[in-house]
Amino acid sequence: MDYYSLKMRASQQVGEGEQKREQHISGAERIVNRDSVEAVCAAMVRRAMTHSKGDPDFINVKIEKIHESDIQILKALPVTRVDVETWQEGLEKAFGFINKTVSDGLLREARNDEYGVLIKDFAQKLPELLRETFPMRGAMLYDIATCERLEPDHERGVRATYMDALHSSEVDSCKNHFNEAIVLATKVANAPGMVAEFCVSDDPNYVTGYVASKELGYVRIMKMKEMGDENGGRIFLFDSRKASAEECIEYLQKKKILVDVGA
Ligand code: WAQ
Ligand code: MG
Repeated sequence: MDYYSLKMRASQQVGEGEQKREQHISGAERIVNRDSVEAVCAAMVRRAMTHSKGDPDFINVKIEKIHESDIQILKALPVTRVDVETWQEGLEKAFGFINKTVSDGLLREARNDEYGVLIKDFAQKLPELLRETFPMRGAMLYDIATCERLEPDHERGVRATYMDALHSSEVDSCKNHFNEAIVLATKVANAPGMVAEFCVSDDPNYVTGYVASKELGYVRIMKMKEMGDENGGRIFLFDSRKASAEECIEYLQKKKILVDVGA
């Protein structure tokens, strides 16, 4: 069977004169069978035109045929949830999971004790790294072995694309944060050299975030920011001793993935 990749992005012009720029409003992507292309496309356009971030004046929809033999099927990461009283507690827990995973990753490949310092530095830097992602449209790709950012374009970041849930030809004009996130997180966790992912939504009314890795699975943290806060972002934590940045980015941006979410 042939499949089709559908991608939508919508933006709005903001500012005056010199300050004029395109602000991202909404994006979505699917991999569906031929019969669903039209309906899913219409649903994407509706989603762009009813987004809480504003009324778009530019919408781009791209439709590409892809061959079944180019698609890899992955089993969804197992999901757990962490309930917290406050967003501050949630954020601390999320940092804790990430620090533990990064430190395990660094130690596993360690040849001497130099990593003790790296681990401490990383834990101190993590909140600042998160802040740096706020204006980005994609994710930060951070190398835990060299403490360097590896995105070719720091302002944009890297975007994981060409992924969807298996057998999902469902038409859905309203964003389901969890369904989309489990698909993205599963693809990302399977990328060469990937250690962990950290995610906070940039949607002002969506406060649940997650941390994920092959070992952690997908850990939902029910509150990670204040309601109304439109600052969010993603960090992909990567280990350059395990793979090259090029092969990781190639996988994130090009490999076609369908995620078996059970159900
Ligand atoms: N690839 C890389 N980075 C991305 C991508 C992508 N395909 N899509 C979004 N980002 C970055 C971008 O910088 C956004 O600002 C940030 O991630 C957050 O994206 O279990 O809604 O789409 O209920 O706002 C988590 C669900 C929802 C938790 C996350 O993210 C749960 C969400 P958003
Ligand atoms: Mg968003």
